[in-house]
Amino acid sequence: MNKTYYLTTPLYYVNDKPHIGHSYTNILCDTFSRFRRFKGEAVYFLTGTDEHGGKIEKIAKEKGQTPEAYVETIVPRFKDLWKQLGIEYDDFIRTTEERHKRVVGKVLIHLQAKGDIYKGSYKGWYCTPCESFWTALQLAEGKCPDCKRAVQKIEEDNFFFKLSNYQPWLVNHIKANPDFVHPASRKKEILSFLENPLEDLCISRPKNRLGWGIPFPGSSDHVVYVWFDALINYISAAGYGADDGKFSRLWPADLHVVGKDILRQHAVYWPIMLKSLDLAIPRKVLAHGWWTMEGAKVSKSLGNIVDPVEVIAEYGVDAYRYFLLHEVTLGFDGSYSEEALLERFTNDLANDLGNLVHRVFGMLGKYFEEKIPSPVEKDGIRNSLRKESLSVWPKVEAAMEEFDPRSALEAIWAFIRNSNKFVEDSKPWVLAKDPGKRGDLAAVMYTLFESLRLIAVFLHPFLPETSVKILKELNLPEMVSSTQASVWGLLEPGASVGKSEPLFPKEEEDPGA
Ligand code: ME8
Repeated sequence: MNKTYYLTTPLYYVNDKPHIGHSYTNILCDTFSRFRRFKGEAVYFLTGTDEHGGKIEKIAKEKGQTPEAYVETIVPRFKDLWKQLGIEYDDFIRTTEERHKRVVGKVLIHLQAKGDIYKGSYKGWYCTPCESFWTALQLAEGKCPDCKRAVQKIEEDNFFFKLSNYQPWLVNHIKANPDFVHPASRKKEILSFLENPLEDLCISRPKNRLGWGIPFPGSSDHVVYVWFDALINYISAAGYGADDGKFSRLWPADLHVVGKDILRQHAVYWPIMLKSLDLAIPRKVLAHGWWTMEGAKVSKSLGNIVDPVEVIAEYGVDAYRYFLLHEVTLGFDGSYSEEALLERFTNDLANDLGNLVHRVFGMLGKYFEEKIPSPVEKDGIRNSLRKESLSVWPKVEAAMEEFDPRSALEAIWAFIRNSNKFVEDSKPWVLAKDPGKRGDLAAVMYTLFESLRLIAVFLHPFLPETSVKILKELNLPEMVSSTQASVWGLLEPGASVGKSEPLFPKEEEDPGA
């Protein structure tokens, strides 16, 4: 049976509506997923929501609601945003679903039977926003070392998972599989974290302190720690223990995309949980950087959020996708500002791409009555652009192999800019004045239209809405595959094209300004 490429986003906490950070991870995964489908691969793309734990219990209480009722108000916000952003996932898992809770119980029973879980007493410090325990030594000036917020002192009986049993195995696994953690700088970080002995992971919470969680098998006093619960989603959604055929098609996951804030959970706890479960380890964990605003991480708890819905309303979905995919090299932090987005919108989208399409369509209307002319074979006129067009897709593929959508877009934009240059250099408006140059004009216009077709195809995984708009204007089917990205000459001479509307309309200038 063929393996399906299985990729996942984190499951987002539903303590608040989604922001730019969440949308970035989902846009990345959507682009990776579209890219592979485009090449004809079977893909399964999972996203979802993480609904248990202290954070959600706390906010629900503040709102005067039960956690069950509160989460129902937030989950649709995530689903609506994914719809608006064109995120084509195959499954959306919620950790409150039965299919997930059943698997969490099953996993714990398996690990208990293996002797990897024991009961112990915990004395130390606790950070509720991070749901993490800290020893006094780990605190940073008395605060949580991760989020720098206040911690509480606690002492309680809990269940622990013997991470330490598997530490040597994990170090070997990471060293033997250099592609497991991406980028390499993050792999180094994990290996250096693993140079110190791993403390066993506290995987329960006493119900009298925190009641909103999955019941801990065998204890009526505890619920499962939210991180232990949430990580298991990747196998519960894949059909573990419920649908063996699906599970064997999907598992191991090919790619977990996460922010750098939760790499340790995915590259240390999760592989150890799977090892203890006798399951295969995911092929890759890819950690991206943070979106910041004026130097601080954009975060729900800090409240400095950028609302994707507002940005999309102002600039459109594809401008937002383009900005996020292009602004940073994956793995690095990116600074969000509306000015930066506006600059990309104006220069790259409206000027480079929008104007090219509009102008080329306009000329066809004027010179060839909106019909694709026959490409008269004339070397020299069209060879430069034609030759370049065939080198674009290999560059895009090479960049995407490296999980580098920014470089992929750069390669496409280099071609868009050269197409603009081709218009300037070949001067169709001069050729149009000379009846003797009709053949040259036809060659130029055919070349430009083939370039537009290719641009629409190249953009398909990145800016799906724009890709479809251009294809429709060309009267071509919306469904495209990557085979069409590496051939020249698919446009039929004589075919009519439609009208072109501005792709990235600039706001009307305010006459009073
Ligand atoms: O951590 N920049 O959920 P979460 C970039 N429920 N990405 C960001 C970001 C930012 N400023 N802020 C958030 C959790 N993200 C757990 C995960 S998985 C089994 C459980 C993105 O709602 C990024 O992907 O805090 C980060 O890892 C994730 O949202 C954290 O989302």
